Amino acid sequence: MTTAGYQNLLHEEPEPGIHLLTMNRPKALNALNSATLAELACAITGLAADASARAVLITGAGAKAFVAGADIGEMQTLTPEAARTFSSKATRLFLELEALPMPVLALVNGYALGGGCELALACDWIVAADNAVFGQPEVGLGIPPGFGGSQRLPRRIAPGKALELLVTGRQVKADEAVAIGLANEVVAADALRARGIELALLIASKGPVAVRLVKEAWRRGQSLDLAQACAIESDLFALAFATADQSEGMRAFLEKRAPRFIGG
Ligand code: DAK
Repeated sequence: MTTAGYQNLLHEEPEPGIHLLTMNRPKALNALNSATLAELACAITGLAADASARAVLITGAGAKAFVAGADIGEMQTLTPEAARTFSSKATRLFLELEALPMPVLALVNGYALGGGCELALACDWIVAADNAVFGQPEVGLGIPPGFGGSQRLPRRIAPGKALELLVTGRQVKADEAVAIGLANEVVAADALRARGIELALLIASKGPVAVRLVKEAWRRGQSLDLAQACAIESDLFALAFATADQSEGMRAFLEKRAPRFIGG
């Protein structure tokens, strides 16, 4: 079911609570221009306010690319001031994407270069199609990454490996992406959407509040030392005990039946 119509973005809900966003400029390999970023911002704002949303999947239209980067044609003539505005808008958008309360998975079909790799890195984890190619080629264009790549890549994979990829612009195929911890798994390209939906349904079968609390603890804890991070986990753990889902989940276990979660 298509739930919203944009020019450069498709927003579908293939299963209740499962949202699939498809970057949709296949003729330009889904390169991110300002119009596309504005539509993505709109979709993310909507998802942030949607209590029924259980998981978000992001992919690219066509067989060749997830997103081949920021739109080079549009970027070419930016003044330094306009480049800062462009970069800070996208930076805010990617932070909002990361802050979505439900898990967000990137389904990377083909090229994820520059801003495309950065978009995938702003998702919670990456499922790669066997034709996926990741890279930060910006240095070859005479610029550093502008959408958080120099910060998120070393937080996702080993920092030295990240710097290697950032300063050489070397591209990494799906199997290497898994080996270095950039992607979680590789699947056949024609199975990517189904695998994404399968993972999203698995998430959706769990306690919705618990899933959100886990993501919040995981996300907030990453920038803290272990003691502070565990204190956040304790607070969030306690919150779960104010929900009907906690009673239901434990009662269902003891009664040897499947839980019926209500999301509260
Ligand atoms: N932007 C605009 N158009 C693109 C594009 C891109 N990033 N990537 C591909 N296209 C277009 C091509 O121009 C071509 O258009 P037509 O000629 O058909 O009109 C069409 O998509 C098909 O591409 P190719 O003909 O090149 O297809 P190939 O299979 O031969 O090659 C490729 C595929 C992905 C290897 C190649 O297209 C390629 O190298 N693309 C560029 C990849 C790249 O360098 N991406 C990184 C872009 S830089 C910042 C903010 C953000 C960023 C930086 C700074 N601040 C505000 C400071 C982010 C930067 C980037 O993402």
